[in-house]
Order: sequence, then C-alpha cells, then structure tokens
Amino acid sequence: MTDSRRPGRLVAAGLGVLGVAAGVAVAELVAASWRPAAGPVVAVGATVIDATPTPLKEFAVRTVGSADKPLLLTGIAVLLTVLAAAAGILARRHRRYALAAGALLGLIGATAAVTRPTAGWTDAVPSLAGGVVAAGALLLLLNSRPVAEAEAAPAGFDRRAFLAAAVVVGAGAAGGGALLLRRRSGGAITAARQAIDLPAAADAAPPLPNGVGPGFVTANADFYRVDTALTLPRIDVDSWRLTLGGMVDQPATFSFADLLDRPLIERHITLNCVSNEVGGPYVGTAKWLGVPLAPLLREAGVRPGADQLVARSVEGMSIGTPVAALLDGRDAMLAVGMNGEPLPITNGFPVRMLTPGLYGYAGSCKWLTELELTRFADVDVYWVQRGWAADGPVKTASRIDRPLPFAQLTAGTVQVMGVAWAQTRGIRRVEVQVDGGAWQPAELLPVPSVDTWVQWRFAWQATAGPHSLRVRATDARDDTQTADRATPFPDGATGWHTVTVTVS
Ligand SMILES: Nc1nc2c(c(=O)[nH]1)N[C@H]1C(S)=C(S)[C@@H](COP(=O)(O)O)O[C@H]1N2
Ligand SMILES: [Mo]
Repeated sequence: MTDSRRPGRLVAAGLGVLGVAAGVAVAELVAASWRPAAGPVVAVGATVIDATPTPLKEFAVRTVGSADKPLLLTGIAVLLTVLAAAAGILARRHRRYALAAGALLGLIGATAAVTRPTAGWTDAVPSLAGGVVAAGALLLLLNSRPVAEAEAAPAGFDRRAFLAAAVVVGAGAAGGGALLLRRRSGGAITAARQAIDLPAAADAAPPLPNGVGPGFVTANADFYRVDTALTLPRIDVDSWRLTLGGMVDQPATFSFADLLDRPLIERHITLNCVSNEVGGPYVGTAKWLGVPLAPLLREAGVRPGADQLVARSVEGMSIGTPVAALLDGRDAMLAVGMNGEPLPITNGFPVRMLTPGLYGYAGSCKWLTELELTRFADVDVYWVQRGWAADGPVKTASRIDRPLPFAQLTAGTVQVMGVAWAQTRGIRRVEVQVDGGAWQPAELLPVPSVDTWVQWRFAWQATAGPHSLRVRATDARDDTQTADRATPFPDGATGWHTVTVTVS
C-alpha cells in the first residue's frame, strides 16, 4: 500500500523542483510587493558577492565583466534545482525531508536577507513564507496518488497530475506577479527620473577647448559600470534623504530638493576603477553636475581628528574618503547630473559622491544616503575589510586605443592614439616606443582641466613586419609611470600598455 503511493525517482525529483519553485515564487512575490531587497534570490546572491574572496572577484571582473551577475543568478538557479530534486527524491521515502528542505531553504534565504547591511528582522518574512509553501507543496504532491494505484479515485482523474498542474499555475502566477510588481516599481522610478528638471549650474563647466578629439566625453550609455549591486537600487527621490553626521558640530539631513537649492558646479571629470587592468576599459569622462562637498562639510563643522568621510548607499555599500582630499580645493561633489541629464540609475541615481583623483571605490559612492565623519582608525569600509588600500589616489596611467591589438595594418603613416590620465595632477608628457626603441613624444590634445584624461596621438611610419607599440605617461610632477607590472589589487595596476600589430 505504502509502496503503491510512492512516486518513481524521476517523478519525485520533478515534484521536488515544482515544490521549491512554488516556494521561491511566493517568497519573491511577498518581497516584491513589500520589500524588494528582501527577496531570497537577491539576498543570497548579494551575500555570495560580499563573501567572494577578492582574487576570485578580480578574476570575475577580468573574465566575464558585467556578465558576472547574470552568471551568479544562473548558478543559484542551477544549485537550487539540484537541491530541490534531491529533496524530492529523499522525501519520497521520508516525508520529513520535505519539511527539512522547506526549513533549510527558508532559513538560508531568511539569514541572507536579515544580514544584509540595511535589513531589519522583518526581511526574514518572504523567505520563511517561501519555505512553508515549498514544504507544503512538496508534501501535497507526494501524498497524492496517480489514478492507476488509487482504487478509490474516479476514473480518468489523476490527482497528482492535477495538483502538479495547480502548483505550476500557482507558482507561475506568483512568479509572474513578482516580476510585474518589480517592473512596475522600476518603471515609476524611471519616469520620476525623466521628469526631473535639473537647475543650471551656478558655476558652469568651462567650454571644452578647441581641438578636443572625438570621444573625449564618454556617453552615458557607454560609461563603464562597476558595483556589487545584484539588482539596481531604485530610489524614490521624494522620500530619499541624505544624512550628514558623525564627528560634526551640526548634523544635517537633506532632501533632493534641498540639494538642488544649493549653488551647483559643473565639471568634466574622469572617473576610473581601481580594478582596471593596464589598458583596460573601466575609465570614462563625463560632465558632472553637483553640490560641491567642501562648503557642505565646512558648514557642518568637521571636528578635529575626523580624517575619514564614510559614504553609505541604500543597498549597504560603504566607501571611505580622506577628509583632507575633500577639503584640499579639488571639485569633490555630490553629483546629481551626468552629461546633461539626471544621473542614470546605473551610475547612482539620484545622488552619488564624486572625488576627482581617487579611484571610484575610495571616493565615488553611488545611490548615496549617508555621510559620516569618522576616523580611519575607527571604521574599515567595505573594500578595506577585503584588503584594498584605505586611501585610493589614482595612479598615472596611459592606454593605446588605436590601433587595436593584433591589428593588420598597411605600411605607411599610422595614427597611434589613446588617452592618459593623472587626475588632480595633470599629464605633462606622453611617449610612444616602437619595438623597444627610443621613447618618442606624442602630441597632447587640449584638456579643460587636470581632472580629465588627455587624448594623445603619434604619427608612426609603419614598416612591414610584426611590431610592438608601447606607451607611458609622465604627470605634471614629472613622475613617469613605472614599467613594473602590478595587479590592480590592492591599490591599482601599474605597468606600460603594449599593443602588438602586424604591418604588410
Ligand atoms: N553603492 C555603490 N557605489 C559604488 C560602488 C558600489 O559597488 N556600490 N562601486 C564603486 C566603484 S569600485 C567604482 S569604480 C565606481 C564606478 O562608478 P560607475 O559604475 O558609475 O562607473 O562606483 C563606486 N561606487
Ligand atoms: Mo572600482
């Protein structure tokens, strides 16, 4: 009798996957309608990201770029499917495994959700609800009988198939509902962003000098994106607040309108990532609009001894910046605009910090919500906890953009060109070396300030054969880039960018 009720292994595995899918769908629906960040999939994914050792993160950024997040989500889905199938097979003999599977998944999701940096205890609710649903659905499916083995069932009525269909429909509805809710709230934020009419800067960006080459300003759509956010924080500007506190005389809270009421500055500034390899793509230049940070800090009254400004974002990132850098006269700002429009959501909407001359991880917190004046001795921020340098000054760097690596060229004059940067110091000289020969000066195109990259070009008389082209830059302090190769970890890559080409 008991045996006749027992589904085959394959059926049991399928029922396990169905039950868990129903649980996950319900958990995501509860989260989406209430607290999007508390969804188990995103919470577990974000926890995995934070727990990933730095070398592996580096490897991921290097090899898969921004595909790392979809890959992580796919990995979670595959693992969950395997676990669910195993739970179904185990529960076929002992029903308590269904309960154990529901409890385990619920607890994993709940633990991940409540331990996120900005979470509260109630963030456990979606996952726990999902766990209960998963266990319940699995038990229901396992306990029902196919018609062939159930004498009492009416002919043609397969109770298990019916239940399975019901669970599929239910899970599909819950999952679809969750996606719809997410999409709708995302759409509302996108619309609110588009409706924002940013005021003109009180202190506008100086016009770009004549002779600036194409590509000097990076379009928003082409601007690199580096962050740990598995799902984009979608912030409602009306309820958004920025608090300024810690070691200050006058703590303050700002709404978005409060910030826009202050005199704004507009500057071309090049931003780059400490994880960028020599020759890498994680660097871009935009025209930023924002509230200058130094006057804000002076008004608040920074107490003696406060040497670090910790910026925190809505999704829990923390970024520490030396107070000295913020008060030394550079154009550090709370940016609200990028290339003439409100900040794109990917680049920190509605407000991000931006500190010229520091790598993004040390001065440019996106989706900002809190500024705390503190000491480096008292607070280790996110990347510092993971071994990166507490201070993040940009190293002088240069890159060859044309010709592309392994290009096939024809003999004659070839325009070699690229960019070099040393924000806050400026670039004095760029030199090109062909096949290890003498360093030859490249022409520098004009720039609006020391805070942007410099475009350079070099007319090369190319002769037939394989060649290597190499570039190095010297900053305005007369420091030339070192030839020593260093990895991005822990404070930025060094070495000369080299490109190999063939001329015929
Ligand atoms: N909230 C948040 N801000 C962040 C990060 C992040 O992971 N989360 N990454 C930082 C890093 S490492 C860089 S290089 C810049 C990248 O900014 P972008 O994505 O606008 O180019 O954002 C910085 N600000
Ligand atoms: Mo970065």
